[in-house]
Formats: sequence, C-alpha cells, structure tokens
Amino acid sequence: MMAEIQSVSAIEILDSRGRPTILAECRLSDGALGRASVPSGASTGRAEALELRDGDPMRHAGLGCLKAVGQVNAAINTALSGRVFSRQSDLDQYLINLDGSPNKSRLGANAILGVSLAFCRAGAQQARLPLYRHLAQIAGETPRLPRPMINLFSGGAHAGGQTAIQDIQIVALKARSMKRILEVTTDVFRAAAALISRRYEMRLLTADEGGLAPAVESSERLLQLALEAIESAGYRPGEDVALTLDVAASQFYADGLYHIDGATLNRDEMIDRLERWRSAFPIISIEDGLQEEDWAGWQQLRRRLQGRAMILGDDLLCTNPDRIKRAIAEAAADSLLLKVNQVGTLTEALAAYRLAKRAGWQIVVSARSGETEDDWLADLAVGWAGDYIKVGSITQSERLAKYNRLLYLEAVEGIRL
Ligand code: 2PG
Ligand code: MG
Repeated sequence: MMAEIQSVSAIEILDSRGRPTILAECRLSDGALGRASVPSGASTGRAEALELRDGDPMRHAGLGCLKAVGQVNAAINTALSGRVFSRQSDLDQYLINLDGSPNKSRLGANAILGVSLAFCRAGAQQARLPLYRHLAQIAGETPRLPRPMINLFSGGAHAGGQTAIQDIQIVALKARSMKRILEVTTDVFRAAAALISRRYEMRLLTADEGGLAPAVESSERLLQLALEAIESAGYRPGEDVALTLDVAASQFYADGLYHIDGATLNRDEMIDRLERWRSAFPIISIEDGLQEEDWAGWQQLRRRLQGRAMILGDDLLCTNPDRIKRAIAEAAADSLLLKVNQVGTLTEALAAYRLAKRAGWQIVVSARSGETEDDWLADLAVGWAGDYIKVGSITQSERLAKYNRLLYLEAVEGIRL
C-alpha cells in the first residue's frame, strides 16, 4: 500500500443519544475516499483516552465536538496533506506523535480515531477490498463471524440506574449461523417483552442500547426474568441460550463498597454474589464484576470462577496495552473487551488484541452505548476474527447497522462463524 493523503476533514454529527460526535473523511491523492464516524461511551473507564468535548454550556450542554472537528480540519489536515503512508500503523504512529500527550488530550481521541478509521476505509477502497478483508490483512487474520452477545435487559448508566447492573445479554450457543442467532435472539426478546408487560403491566421502555429496561426490584429479578424468557421462547437455558453480564461495577462502587439493589457489599461479598449468580443462572461471562482499580479483587474473582465464566475486562483494561499486560501478569482477567475508541487508534487496538490473544484470552469486540449508523465495527470484528461481538440490542438502527452488516457478510460474502 502506498497512500498519499490529499486531505482529511471532519464534521460534527449526532450519535444515538442525540449527543455530538465526529464524522471524519480521508481523501487519497488517487481519489480513494474513506469516511467513518466515532462512537462514545457513558460508563467510561478512567484509563480511557480523552474524548475532546467543547465544554461550552451554550451548545449541546457542553458536549459539542467542534474543537475536535477543528483539530482534524486544521492541525491534522495540515500535517497529513501530501504525506505518504505505506501502512495503517505508520499513519497511526504519526498521529500519536503529532498529539504528543499520553492520553490523546491535545488533539482528542475522537479526532484521532476518526482519521485513523477514515484512512483505513480509504485504504480498503484503494486496494478494492471490502473493509473486513483490508482489516484482516492488517491484522494477519482469517475472517470469521463473531458470536454476538445481545442485550436483553439494561440497567445502570444506560437505563437511568433502575437496577444496578448494566447489561444482561443472551448468547445463542448452538446456532450455527448469524441468521439463526438473530432468529433465536428475537424470539427471546419477544418473550421477555411479553413477560414484563403481562407480569408488571409495564410499557416496553428501552434503554440506550435498545434493551428492555423494566423498573423491577433488583438485578437478580432481571436474571430470573431472562431465564423465564429463554424457557418461554422454547429454548433450553445454558444449552441453547446462555447469559452474559456487564456488571459495570465501578458505576455503583463508592467509599469502598458496592451499593447494589439496596444492599451494601464489600469486595468479598460482591465476589460471593457473583459466584451465587453464576451457580443459579446460565452465565458464561462476567464483565467488570468488580471496580476498575481493584486488581487484587479481580485476581480472586478469576480464581473463583476460572473455567466457569469468562472474566471479561472492560473498564479494568480500557483496551490499553499496558493495563492488559498487567492483567495477564497478575492473572486478573481472562478475556478482553475491545473498544477501539478507548485507546484511540486502530493500531493500538490491534496491539491490545494481539496481547490478549497471545495470552490465550477470548476477545469480545464491543460497540459503545452512544453509537452511529456506521457499521465499521462489524467489519473489524470479522476481519480480526474476534470470538464475540457486543453491540447492544436488536431494536435500534445504530445497533442493527452492525447486525445487518454481519448478516450481509454471511449471506453474500460467505463468511462463517
Ligand atoms: C460497556 C459499554 C457498552 P459504554 O460498558 O461495555 O455496553 O458501555 O459505551 O457506556 O461504556
Ligand atoms: Mg462494559
């Protein structure tokens, strides 16, 4: 690849929560054009790269992205125009150096990621490859479909905090195709919706990622409802359909304790509770079961649940290679939630991915709670051969853009699970 950049540019657009984000474009001198938009989290980890926001209370309650847009249109465009890059990693390293800060706070991780992704798309167009094939070449992987963990119930920061834990997701374990996985998922989703409207006479309100968000009394009640929904849809819990959790424990941790559904638990009690849930429900993965700085607690949790549930690090790891190295060395997790915008460039995300893979970890490629209709994440999960993908529920188009792309790659490009 020899890509001479003619120009890069960005505009401010809105994400699925109606908050500003960035759409970036990269034009190469041979005419190839790449365009990509950047997602944004709500339950963010403290070690994430900095998302540059305007802080101007007169626009979008301070969440505007005009500063980041300005960085792309001015400093980044001036630095990149006329420059030739032969690899994605060269462009990304150039951006990292241009920013010069440890957490991308000067140019903004949103500005940098927009350019990194737009350049990748332009590179795919130049090579006349679908994006997933271009990404597979960059990573040296063989494309395959990831198995989705699909949001059924939401709580926490994505649903107004009506229950403590953030996501209860379903995984169609036996399904052999993406088409079948989505059939099974929609069956369970419909059954869950019917169950809560019948039992609680609740309107079917959905949360940020499109999951059902009934105001039931506890997280455990949601787990029971999920189990009932699987059964009433005609599937065997734990055999046909399993559950995965994003506890997002940092969100309800304060003053050294976990404030969960009316109880106050210390670390050991929180681990006991997770183990009890693991025994009572068909849970195959627990994300952020403890708060993001409790490395010793994570070790304990992993020891207790090893082989029974994936110990999946999101806020703990923030897709940050240094934190992943530490977690491998200390046996604090055994799976990586990969969110490219937590670290800010494709190349750093790939480094995170490779570290985790080399350690024998499972990889879950993840969207953010604030998403756009862009579908690059599906191509990334396929091109990098992620084990799982987590995109949210099946009711909103910023989520379906990714599922529908996976369906397309299966049906038209012949990619398999
Ligand atoms: C998470 C993500 C996606 P957010 O915690 O895993 O569900 O949420 O984007 O708000 O960090
Ligand atoms: Mg999470």
